[in-house]
Amino acid sequence: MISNQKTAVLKALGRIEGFKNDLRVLGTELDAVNLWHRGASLKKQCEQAVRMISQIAERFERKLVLTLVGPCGSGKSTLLNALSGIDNLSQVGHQRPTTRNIIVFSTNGNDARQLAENFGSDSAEIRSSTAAEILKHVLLIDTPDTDSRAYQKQIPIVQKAIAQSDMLICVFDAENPKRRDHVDFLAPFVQKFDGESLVSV
Ligand SMILES: Nc1nc2c(ncn2[C@@H]2O[C@H](COP(=O)(O)OP(=O)(O)OP(=O)(O)O)[C@@H](O)[C@H]2O)c(=O)[nH]1
Ligand SMILES: [Mg+2]
Repeated sequence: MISNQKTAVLKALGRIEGFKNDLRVLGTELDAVNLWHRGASLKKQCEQAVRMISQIAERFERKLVLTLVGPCGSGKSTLLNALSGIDNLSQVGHQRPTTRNIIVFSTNGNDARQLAENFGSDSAEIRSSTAAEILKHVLLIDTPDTDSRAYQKQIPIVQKAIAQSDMLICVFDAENPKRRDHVDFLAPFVQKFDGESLVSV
């Protein structure tokens, strides 16, 4: 299964390189006809397409970033622990808010460090565990809430985490009468996610 997956990734990366090469050749051919008035804008489009395709290739080579978001005390950290199979990976508690920083979980610190650097050292913490099976392929991010008394400090870092995620899990407490408000509040932040990349719990 894993080796099939690796073969598929290698094939996809090979095709991506092929597309990039075709576009570069086209760009060089356009250089040769620089008196043609549409050539310059087509050349720019080729360069833009090469950049976009390179970004796709980078995504193949890194782990999936899976982020949990939601209101205070809805159970984000509890769910993260359940997904990873380790009880105390993220601190859970009655004190609200419990999670006050972005917390990046990974098998080894290096993957997490790269991601955490984007948040600045006072907003992100890194935790590693080789025991969590899911972390082999995924970087898990636990976020602070966006509705407790610390929300003004926390909303910008949650937004940053969302911007860097491939997939979001939005956690709501079904018994909380303000659940609808929380859903409406999060809606604009999560717009770029749909289908399988947005899960509501
Ligand atoms: N009944 C019930 N309680 C839960 C569930 N998930 C979490 N809890 C409890 O709810 C409380 C809050 O859980 P946390 O996982 O700390 O919630 P959180 O969303 O991470 O909270 P903050 O970090 O403060 O934003 C804890 O006491 C959990 O034991 C659940 O599915 N059902
Ligand atoms: Mg928490």
